[in-house]
Amino acid sequence: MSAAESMEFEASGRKGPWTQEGRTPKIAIIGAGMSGIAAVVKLRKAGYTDLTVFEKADRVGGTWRDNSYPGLSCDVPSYWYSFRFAPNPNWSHRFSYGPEIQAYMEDTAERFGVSKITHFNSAVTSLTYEAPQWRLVTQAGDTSFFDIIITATGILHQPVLPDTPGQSSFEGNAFHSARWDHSVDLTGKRVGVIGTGSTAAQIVGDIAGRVGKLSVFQRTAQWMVPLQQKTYSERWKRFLGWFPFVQTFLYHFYYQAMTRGIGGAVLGDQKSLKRIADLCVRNLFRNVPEGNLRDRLTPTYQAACKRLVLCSSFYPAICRETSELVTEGIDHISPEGVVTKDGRTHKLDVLVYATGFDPTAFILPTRVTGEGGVDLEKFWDGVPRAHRAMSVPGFPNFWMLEGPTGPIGNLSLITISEYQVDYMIDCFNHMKHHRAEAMTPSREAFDTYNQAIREAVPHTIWATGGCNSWYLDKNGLPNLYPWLPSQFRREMKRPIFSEYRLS
Ligand code: N01
Repeated sequence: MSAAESMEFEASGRKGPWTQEGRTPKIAIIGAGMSGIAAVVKLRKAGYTDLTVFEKADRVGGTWRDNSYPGLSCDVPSYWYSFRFAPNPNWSHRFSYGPEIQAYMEDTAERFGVSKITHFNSAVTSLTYEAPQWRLVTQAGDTSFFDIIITATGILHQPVLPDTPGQSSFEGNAFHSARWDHSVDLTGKRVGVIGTGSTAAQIVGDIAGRVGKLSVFQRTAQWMVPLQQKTYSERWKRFLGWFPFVQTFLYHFYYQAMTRGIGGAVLGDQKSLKRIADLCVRNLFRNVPEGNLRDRLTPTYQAACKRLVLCSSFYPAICRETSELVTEGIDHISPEGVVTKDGRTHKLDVLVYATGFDPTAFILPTRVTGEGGVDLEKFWDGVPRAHRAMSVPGFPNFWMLEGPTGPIGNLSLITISEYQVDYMIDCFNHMKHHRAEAMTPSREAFDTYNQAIREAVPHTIWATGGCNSWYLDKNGLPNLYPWLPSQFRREMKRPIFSEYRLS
């Protein structure tokens, strides 16, 4: 590079390779949800201190900030759904409610200095690789350069509304579960909920007792595991505060219980599957009297094919006199309410779409351009894939937390993010050791890994269980990690550096 070029380069805010200049890398983390928070805390501890977080909203929290629907809770046990570096002896319940998790996220972000380095209300609109750095542009048009990009944007953050004829003609209040309109009082109203997934189950369980009439539009019956909720006493919380090792034990206890209970089942372990199915059937039989309603609530596919719904309040709620399970199928929406295929109009004041999210979004719609001008959205073409769920060939120094084909299901995403951050740190250390400018998975490693996934997924319950779900991509293949969580943990502990190209 000539002296003039070098000056121009410097003036543009860009730098040479961090490993060769002997400085810590400038790292941008996109998203201040649970994985963004985990990234900041762990990277800083590992000596990577030049960190900037970009957050599209005005607060940290991610999914726990975006979702505020009534009944919002986490069906993963609290002591496991916690950062390892921030154990919380004060969880009030075995399964925490949304506001308490959001408070925990905010408190952790504050305590560990995440909020201080976060640019709020700063949606990132484009990321362009201009070797050896990434150009990052925000919605406000601000441009900056980073050596490493980490996306921590979550999986399910783009709400999906069905494209039902007449949708916009509805004269009542209508909103998606993740965009809850708290100005609407549901008391005594005629409320419709479309969907019966994990979200709808929690909403229905919460609101059934106070609305005037509840119509739940079910397309597919769900397998529902009872949720053994428990309130923790003040004395217990004090005890945990005095003896933190008990909490560590509980973290591992729930980790093992959940991963063994569900991890094996989804891979086709018949004993585990039967145990789960029996549990769900007992739950249904105990709560719903024999007859037409119970029949319509009985799934016709295998348990664990869709994400299991853990909820004890849905069945009692749907059995109330003021509730109705509607299974005739939605024909269209009229100004008065929902018209089903049998020609009946279900008159409504409020319509809630608990219809899920776009599982292919990840970092999109941010425009990501890698080496040679390759566009990530085009590269994925509606089927997002990554090497070990974290990186993509041709996109150097670009890492994803909770990226495509990572383990999800009924596991703690906090734990998964923490493993992934540890893996990334090993990779950054490796770059440093080799004074490398860029690190990217080789095309061969990416293909081999994704071929192994393609060969493994047809044997999972997601593919063989006879259901449709957001786990399936547009080719009908599960977009999930098809091996045991213990294998994922091992993979994350020891990166195989020969899978990467250093330059
Ligand atoms: O979304 P979903 P969700 N007409 O996609 C129905 C996580 N989560 O928001 O089954 C009629 O699961 C659809 O019907 P069908 C968890 O990972 C975690 O509930 O496709 N119905 C289904 O019933 C979960 O898996 C927690 O036939 C329509 C529902 O809408 C994920 O978020 C809590 C329809 C969508 O279910 C998403 O859950 C809550 C249409 N046109 C959520 N379109 C925890 O506790 C869709 N449906 C951690």
